[in-house]
Amino acid sequence: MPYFIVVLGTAGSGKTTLTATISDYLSHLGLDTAIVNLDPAAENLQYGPDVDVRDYVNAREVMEKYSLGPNGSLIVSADLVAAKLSEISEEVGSLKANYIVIDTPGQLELFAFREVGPLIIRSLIGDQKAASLFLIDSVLAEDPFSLLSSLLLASSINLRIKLPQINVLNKVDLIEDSDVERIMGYMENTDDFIESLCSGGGEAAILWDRADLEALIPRLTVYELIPVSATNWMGVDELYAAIQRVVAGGEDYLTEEPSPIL
Ligand SMILES: Nc1nc2c(ncn2[C@@H]2O[C@H](COP(=O)(O)OP(=O)(O)OP(=O)(O)O)[C@@H](O)[C@H]2O)c(=O)[nH]1
Ligand SMILES: [Mg+2]
Repeated sequence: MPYFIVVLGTAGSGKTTLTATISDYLSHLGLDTAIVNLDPAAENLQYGPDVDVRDYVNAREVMEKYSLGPNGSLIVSADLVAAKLSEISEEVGSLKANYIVIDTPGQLELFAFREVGPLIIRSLIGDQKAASLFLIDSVLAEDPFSLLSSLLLASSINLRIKLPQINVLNKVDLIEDSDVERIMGYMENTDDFIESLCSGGGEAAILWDRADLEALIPRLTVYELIPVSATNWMGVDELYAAIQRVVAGGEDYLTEEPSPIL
């Protein structure tokens, strides 16, 4: 049975790029990998999808046909995808692969926070093993308040998608190494994180005090955060190790007894 990797994140956080990178990485390891594109509005993909939701529903056509704006079209498209779910699930079920990577739509809030998004994911995965990756754009996590806000969103996505989740600090090539170290330091030493939030200024308008942060932040930092660059492959080894820990307790097709690929 394949393992699933579901790639989620805010618009432009690098989902499509990371989907291609993970797939190339796994293929280089000799693993059979398939990709599912769930974004009906995708224009250019850096990979050739094995299953493409655009074969069933095209958001641009939906926009024209029903005279909708871009977001209205995405909402209707997601519902149309749900209506085709048994055919799409059948196509995904027939894929012969060790790993199946699922790229999700750009507008996270129209996918994850509506009923159909989690429903689609659940139908495709069934009771097979899966990890979800929630991408945080490094540039949007540089200051402690932005990092906290991104971690809150990450937890919120976990509540919606309900899969074992790894948070990915993507695009680390765009920020200084010292900033990556500082962010990772906050994850390991939550006292430093809380201190920088309390001393950073601007907190007057926030209704949380230090005690609230002391209760909240240890909850948000239990998720792993892996620094990665989807464009230059930094951190992809560590990300793969984290995925292996989630889906196969640290072992997978590479470390298990050799078994023919289906
Ligand atoms: N420097 C850098 N750029 C990246 C990285 N990952 C993605 N990008 C760039 O970020 C932009 C958006 O990347 P996509 O992969 O399309 O992001 P997405 O989340 O799939 O975007 P939507 O599906 O439109 O929401 C592109 O210009 C990518 O080249 C990265 O690790 N480093
Ligand atoms: Mg995309």
